[in-house]
Amino acid sequence: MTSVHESIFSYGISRPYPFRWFTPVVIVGFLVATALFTFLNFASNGYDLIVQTSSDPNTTISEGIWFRKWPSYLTSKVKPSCQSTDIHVNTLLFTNQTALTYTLTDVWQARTGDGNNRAVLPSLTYFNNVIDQCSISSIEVNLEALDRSGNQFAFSEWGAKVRAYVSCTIEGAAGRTSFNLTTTYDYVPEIVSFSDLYRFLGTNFLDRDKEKRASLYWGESLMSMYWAYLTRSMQDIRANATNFSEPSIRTGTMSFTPNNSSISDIIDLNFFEVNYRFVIDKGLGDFSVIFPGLYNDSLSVANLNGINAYPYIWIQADSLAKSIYSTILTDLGQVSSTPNILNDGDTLQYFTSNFSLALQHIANARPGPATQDYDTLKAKTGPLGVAPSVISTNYICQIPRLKSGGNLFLTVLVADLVFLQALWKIFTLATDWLWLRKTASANQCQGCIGGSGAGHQRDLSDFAERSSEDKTRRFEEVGINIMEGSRRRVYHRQSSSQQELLQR
Ligand SMILES: *[C@@H]1O[C@H](CO)[C@@H](O)[C@H](O)[C@H]1NC(C)=O
Ligand SMILES: *[C@@H]1O[C@H](CO)[C@@H](O)[C@H](O)[C@H]1NC(C)=O
Ligand SMILES: *[C@@H]1O[C@H](CO)[C@@H](O)[C@H](O)[C@H]1NC(C)=O
Ligand SMILES: *[C@@H]1O[C@H](CO)[C@@H](O)[C@H](O)[C@H]1NC(C)=O
Ligand SMILES: *[C@@H]1O[C@H](CO)[C@@H](O)[C@H](O)[C@H]1NC(C)=O
Ligand SMILES: *[C@@H]1O[C@H](CO)[C@@H](O)[C@H](O)[C@H]1NC(C)=O
Ligand SMILES: *[C@@H]1O[C@H](CO)[C@@H](O)[C@H](O)[C@H]1NC(C)=O
Ligand SMILES: *[C@@H]1O[C@H](CO)[C@@H](O)[C@H](O)[C@H]1NC(C)=O
Ligand SMILES: CC(=O)N[C@H]1CO[C@H](CO)[C@@H](O)[C@@H]1O
Repeated sequence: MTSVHESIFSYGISRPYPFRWFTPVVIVGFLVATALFTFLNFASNGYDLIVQTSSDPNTTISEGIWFRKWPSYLTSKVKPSCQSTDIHVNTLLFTNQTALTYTLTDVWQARTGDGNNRAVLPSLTYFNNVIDQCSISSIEVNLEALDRSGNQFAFSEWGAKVRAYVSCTIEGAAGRTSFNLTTTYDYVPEIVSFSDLYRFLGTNFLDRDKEKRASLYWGESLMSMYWAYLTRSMQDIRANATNFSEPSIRTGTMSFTPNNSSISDIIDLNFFEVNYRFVIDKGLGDFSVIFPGLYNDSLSVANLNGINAYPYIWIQADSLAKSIYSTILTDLGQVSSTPNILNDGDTLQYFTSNFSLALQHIANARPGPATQDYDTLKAKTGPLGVAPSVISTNYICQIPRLKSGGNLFLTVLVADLVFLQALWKIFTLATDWLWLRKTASANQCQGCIGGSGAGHQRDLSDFAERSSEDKTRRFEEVGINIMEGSRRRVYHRQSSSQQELLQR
């Protein structure tokens, strides 16, 4: 007699599913599911995030990958993202038009409530926001002669340092933030190289493109031309004074602020209000000052020009201020600002029409890049216009990169297998449940219910052998533990009467 030892582990006895559709459904389902799972796993696991710097985070985020529009619970691990950057007060910056360089001087947010209506911030938190609502509060022209370096003197006896004060806003994540910028323009700065004498210097502008950024190309031409014209005029005025043995101007400053009554025509000589001081060096430490009060408090360029007030540089200085005003608005991308020389061909022609006259009144510093009027050159330069600007800076971004071949294969394979196994279990559980509910004998082995089929012999051979050996042996209970899932287990329990028979 064989001894019966029961292990705590058991094995399953399987029966083929009695459905004609089962095999094709499983094979087709397997293929479809494999394709679907591979697709999903590729999207959610196929990429690594790597750190990169980008100067255009909006494009970096939006270009990203083909499934970036998918719900984030699938793709959160592979979505490209960028951090905003902090631009601290006193930092130099420039825009993506790559023209002038600005210093950030003040950052604040409007605050309601307590008496102090602005909250000063240490830095501008910036995420490629378009610069908005810029206004130029004033433009100052500082004139100097003998106090400059010998190097600068060789280019031009007089120098002009132009400084503009600008306020702008951005619409950021934390709401509207305002900031002040200043920019300085000096065509012959202290760092100019002596080897560039009699050449176009191109100072203060980072880059120029007469095709793509024609407005700024003309802005630079206007600025350098009126800078050269103004400084040479100062030189002529002093030479004349010396001729007549009269004391001459040693230094001077002019401040241009937009006229209160917001004039929209930039050609108008009332466009700016002007205030100024000129110091006349009388020698032996004596000096006198020229200021507007000398002329019945008149502050407009039109008035000063009309009465031919000394020194006679008002038109050149006014044109220089207007050139800088327009160049800054163009550089900062102020699309909606109407008073702008560089936006309109006729206005630009008006301000460039004196270029040939100006070229007869320049010192050794050669202006440029354009030295002829707009109508003559417009076929060779691109279209005028103002485009929106952003501050140029670098952002730290995390962008997805496809894993290497072997790594990708393994990752997707493992994830696919997990999904396929889960799907198989769910499918067989459901099928078993439906089948068992419909058919009472479905959880009995085929031999027990007296049926015969092609697939059951192997499973039941041991059982059949035993029953032929001893016909008295009965199996009372055959249980199928369907909870075990894919492998059906049939528990054969010998009844107590069978036990008795064996013992006999
Ligand atoms: C600067 O950036 C803005 C916003 O992205 C864009 O519209 C504009 O064309 C850019 N300008 C240049 C010169 O690249
Ligand atoms: C910034 O500009 C505003 C408006 O022009 C001015 O009131 C403010 O004083 C400026 N801030 C600084 C620090 O210059
Ligand atoms: C870039 O994206 C930020 C945040 O979405 C937005 O505030 C900014 O205006 C965008 N910049 C451009 C140039 O579109
Ligand atoms: C100075 O005077 C001389 C002759 O007296 C004259 O030739 C010259 O053109 C004058 N220069 C100016 C700048 O007036
Ligand atoms: C030269 O100076 C004299 C004397 O101050 C003045 O009368 C004359 O208008 C000046 N000429 C020029 C061209 O500045
Ligand atoms: C400008 O206008 C304001 C009020 O609108 C006034 O207080 C100020 O005195 C004006 N300034 C000048 C220079 O006219
Ligand atoms: C401002 O412009 C008006 C003309 O619109 C002019 O009459 C006035 O004198 C100008 N004010 C100053 C201070 O220049
Ligand atoms: C151009 O020159 C003419 C004649 O000298 C003068 O009336 C006009 O104001 C000048 N225009 C500019 C923009 O300098
Ligand atoms: C209206 C008026 O008083 N105008 C005077 C302003 O000053 C100039 C020069 O000082 C005089 O010539 C004007 O008469």
